[in-house]
Amino acid sequence: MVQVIFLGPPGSGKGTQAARVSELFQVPHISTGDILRTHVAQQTDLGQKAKAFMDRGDLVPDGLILDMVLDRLHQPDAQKGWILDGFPRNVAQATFIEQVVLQQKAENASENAQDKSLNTINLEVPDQVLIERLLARGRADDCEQTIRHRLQVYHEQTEPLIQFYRDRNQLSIVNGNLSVDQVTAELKKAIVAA
Ligand code: B4P
Repeated sequence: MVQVIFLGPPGSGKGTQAARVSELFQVPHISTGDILRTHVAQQTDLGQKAKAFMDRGDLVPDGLILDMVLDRLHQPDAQKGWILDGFPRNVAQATFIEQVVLQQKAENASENAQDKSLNTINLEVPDQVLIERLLARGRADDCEQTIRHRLQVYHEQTEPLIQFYRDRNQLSIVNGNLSVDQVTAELKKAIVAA
C-alpha cells in the first residue's frame, strides 16, 4: 500500500515524477490537471466550467474538483494506493483528502499500515527554472503571463500546505532541480510503502 501526494509549484516535475513513481509502485497516477484537460477536450459540463479558470492560471473552484477526485479515488484500481499529482492545491482540498484517508483507514481497520503509507513530497525548484521549463513545454496554459499568475496562485494558496503537512510529520522535501533520473532516485529513497 502506498499513497503519495506530490506538492510543488507548476513545472516542478509533479506530473513527470508521478508517472514514474506510479510505474514503480504499480498504483494509479491521478493527475487532477490531466482529468480536467480530458473534460475540457470532451467539452463536458465540468470541462466547460473549468476551462476559463485553467486558461487564466487560476485554481478551478473546489466545488468542481472535490467530487471529481472522490469519484476517481473510488475506482477499483485506487484501493491499493494512489499517486496524487496536483491535488491538494489549497487547505480546503488538503482537509478533504485527509478526511478521505481517515475514512478509508476506519473502513480497512489497518491503522498502522495507512499511517506509514501516506507520503507527501514537496518538489523544490526555483521560480526562474520553473518559468524556463514551462515556456519550453509550451502547453496551452504555458504562456509567460499565465505562468507568472500560476506561480502567484501557488505561493498564495498551495505553499501553505508545506506547513500543513510538516505539522503532521508527513512531509519530505526533495530537490526537483536535478535531472529527471536523479529526482526519481531521490524519490525512491524518500517514499515509504507499508
Ligand atoms: P497541472 O496539470 O497540475 O500542471 P502543472 O502544475 O503546471 O505541472 P507539473 O508540476 O505537473 O509539471 P510537469 O511534470 O508537467 O495544473 C494545470 C492547471 O489545472 C492549474 O493551473 C489549474 O487551473 C488546474 N488544476 C489542476 N489541479 C487542480 C486542483 N487540485 N484544484 C484546482 N485547480 C486545479 O513538468 C513541467 C515541464 O518540466 C515538462 O516539460 C517536463 O518535461 C519538464 N521537467 C520535469 N522535470 C524536469 C527536470 N527534472 N529537469 C528538467 N525539466 C523537467
